[in-house]
Amino acid sequence: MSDIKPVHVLNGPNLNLLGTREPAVYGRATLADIEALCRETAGRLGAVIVFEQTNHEGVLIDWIQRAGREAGAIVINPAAYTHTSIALLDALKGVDVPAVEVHLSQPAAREPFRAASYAAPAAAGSIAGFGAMGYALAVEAAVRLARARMAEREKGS
Ligand code: CA2
Repeated sequence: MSDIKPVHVLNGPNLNLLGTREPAVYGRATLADIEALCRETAGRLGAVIVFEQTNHEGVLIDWIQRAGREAGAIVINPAAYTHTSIALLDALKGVDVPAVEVHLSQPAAREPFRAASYAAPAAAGSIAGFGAMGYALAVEAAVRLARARMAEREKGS
């Protein structure tokens, strides 16, 4: 049995600031800590990750399209673009790769403008409110989805 393609873990604007401000909302883990947690989680499951962060909407869209060609599954925290970006929704709908939406905080319990997500309609599922641990849960879900997708394809061929 062949193994799955890498899980692409994509992070949106300002998440590079994690660990420096707003610890009550986002926790004390830095993005480097979260990357290490994702690598460790994937490694335990026999998978590998590509981990990226950008402050630019178009770059995030490019990376989603690249994941469509190169990834077995996507984990995405689009940060504020979650609530604003139709381009994000279109990009996720445009790739034939399962996506798991992740948020450190629970946006639905915060300001009303955070209640809506443009990622959710195109995601296999969403994990929110568990801090850094949510990324470990999301990577595990993504690996399982990628393996299930591969098993389906192998059965069909
Ligand atoms: O809870 C999440 O993961 C969010 O995606 C984080 C976004 C926010 O806009 C979403 O509603 C929910 C914000 C990320 C900004 O992170 C910062 C971290 C430290 C200091 C300043 C910003």
